[in-house]
Amino acid sequence: MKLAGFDLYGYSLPFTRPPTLKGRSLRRREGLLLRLAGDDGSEGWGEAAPLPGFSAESKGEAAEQLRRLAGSMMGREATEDWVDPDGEFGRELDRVAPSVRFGFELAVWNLYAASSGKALPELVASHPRAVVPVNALISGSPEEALGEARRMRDTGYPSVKLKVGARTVAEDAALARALGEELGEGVSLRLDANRAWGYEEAAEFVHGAARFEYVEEPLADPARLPEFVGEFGVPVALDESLVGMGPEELEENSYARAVALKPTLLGGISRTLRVAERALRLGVTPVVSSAYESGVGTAALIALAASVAERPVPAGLDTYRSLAEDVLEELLDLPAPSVDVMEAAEASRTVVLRRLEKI
Ligand code: OSB
Ligand code: MG
Repeated sequence: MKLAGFDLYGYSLPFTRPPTLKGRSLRRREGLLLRLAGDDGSEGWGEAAPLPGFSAESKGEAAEQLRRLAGSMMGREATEDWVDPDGEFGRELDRVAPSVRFGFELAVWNLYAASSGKALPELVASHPRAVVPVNALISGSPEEALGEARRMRDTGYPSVKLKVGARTVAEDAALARALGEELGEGVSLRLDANRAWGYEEAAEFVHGAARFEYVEEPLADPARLPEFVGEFGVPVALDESLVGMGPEELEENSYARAVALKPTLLGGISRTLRVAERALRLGVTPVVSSAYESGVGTAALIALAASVAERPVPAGLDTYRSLAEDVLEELLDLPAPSVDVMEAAEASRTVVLRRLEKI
């Protein structure tokens, strides 16, 4: 099958709960969809949605790169190498921005899947999981967060994630303790400090908090993470630290309990799969996570989560909850404590053109 054509679209979706990212409230989620067409009539959608505050590239830059990249590929034969995480094709994508690489790779993988009569999850792994568990994101005042945690527990979520670092350390520690008690043994508590703390503050938090599954990026100075883990024996997860890190560098970071893998920020499917594989070999748990993608990107994250996990690890997919609309006719079956992998892959093909703006 040869690449025969492409179309580039923009979307702008309202939030139900506008998220605050790096201190700024995001009004709408804007991003790009790429539709690749094969000469056999197949099509594949991909999503490139740089996240303000987290992505270095703007939406305009991403659009320009995506158009140039897709244009340069027209007429070429899409071979199996294109969907091989360790293949040669990946080198041609090394210089594009992370969200662009994710968007283009996703369109290629979806196109290849369609052309070969498979669904994306079957292309990513020979035996993908049928169902992926999901962690719930909770926010608000301590009272609201506790109430939400209770509801999530009762709904059957296996894991709850809370942002820390915006309150005082003592307040965060007290809230983490209360949440741990509320959730009990059956529901894991994940915390995310987004590098808010100095070493002493993080130490104070650890002393005041009780049991949790892990805390993501506790330190403003990530170079001190190994020392921090060594001194306090706390489970930490890496997120921001992975951006720009080569898969081989993970070796020096195997003190981490987990890695939060966000393909939109990390740079695509192949890179995510390579980092995940390396992490598993080091005994570090890969946690596939979202960054407020639409249903097209979120379905891909579900496929990836279904493929990388050796055991059912809750994926960080709850950003989909905060979107009030989607680009899909058939919405993903989220929010939910777990999601059906093949159903999500099917739904992600139902893109509604009139919700998009051709660019
Ligand atoms: O810091 O983990 C983060 C989403 C966008 C940008 C940054 C982050 C997030 C998430 C994703 O929290 C959801 C999750 O990990 O459960
Ligand atoms: Mg994080």
